[in-house]
Amino acid sequence: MTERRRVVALISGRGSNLQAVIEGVRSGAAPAELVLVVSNNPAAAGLAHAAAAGIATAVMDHREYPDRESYDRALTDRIDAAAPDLVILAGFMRILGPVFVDHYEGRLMNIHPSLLPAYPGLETHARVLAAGETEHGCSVHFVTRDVDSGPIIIQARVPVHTNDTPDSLAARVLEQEHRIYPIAVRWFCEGRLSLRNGQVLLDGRARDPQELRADGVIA
Ligand code: NHR
Ligand code: GAR
Repeated sequence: MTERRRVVALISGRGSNLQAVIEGVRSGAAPAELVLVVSNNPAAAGLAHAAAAGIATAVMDHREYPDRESYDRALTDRIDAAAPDLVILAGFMRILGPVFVDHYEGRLMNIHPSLLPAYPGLETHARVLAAGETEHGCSVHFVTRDVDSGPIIIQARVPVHTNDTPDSLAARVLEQEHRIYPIAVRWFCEGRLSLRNGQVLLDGRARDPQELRADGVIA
């Protein structure tokens, strides 16, 4: 039995990706233990899911700090008190500064609702529709200083339908997010996934771009 890795999650809202990871851990699929959920938004619904699952929660409201750096420092202190092996961003809506990102290098992941490197940033679904794309998806990546540009761990694709709205498209993508984030967390917690010299290694091998985008579960 692998020892369980300690995971801290950062959220800002609904927390459905957090819920998917909680379920992945609860089902025994990932040798992990969610030790803390932190939200920058006191009203985040995800805080209640976490509490219901018996996970410690904390609110750290960025509006109570004079600048980004002091917020990042306070957040780092709070997270480090939980001694995490892995920190996951799950719908976390604040950009993190270099001090934070460097501190957690190789153990900080994000899920982003696009096929990165396409469509970094916010409102991805509306932009994908406006551009007339036929394909969209989601990506889990290691977080680096440059927002939404870190090395990609796994992606999933979905078709774009002609009658899609941003909401209908978001729902199709979200289903895939819930599938791939628990996989990435499991790989990391099994000790199979790492970041080496800016490259993602799974089982000691660099991830092949075709493999990254496989629709089938690569487990
Ligand atoms: N921080 C770093 N350094 N690198 C990344 O890759 C990060 C990150 C912080 C968050 C998530 C990301 C996404 O998946 C993420 C990746 C928020 C913004 C943003 O512009 C951009 C990207 C992401 C999250 N936030 C505004 C800000 O000023 C606030 C927007 C709001 O509060 O609604 O921080 O999309
Ligand atoms: C998800 O679609 C996630 O990919 C996206 O926000 C949603 C959060 O949903 N993340 C970002 O856009 C980060 N900027 P959730 O709170 O239900 O997991």
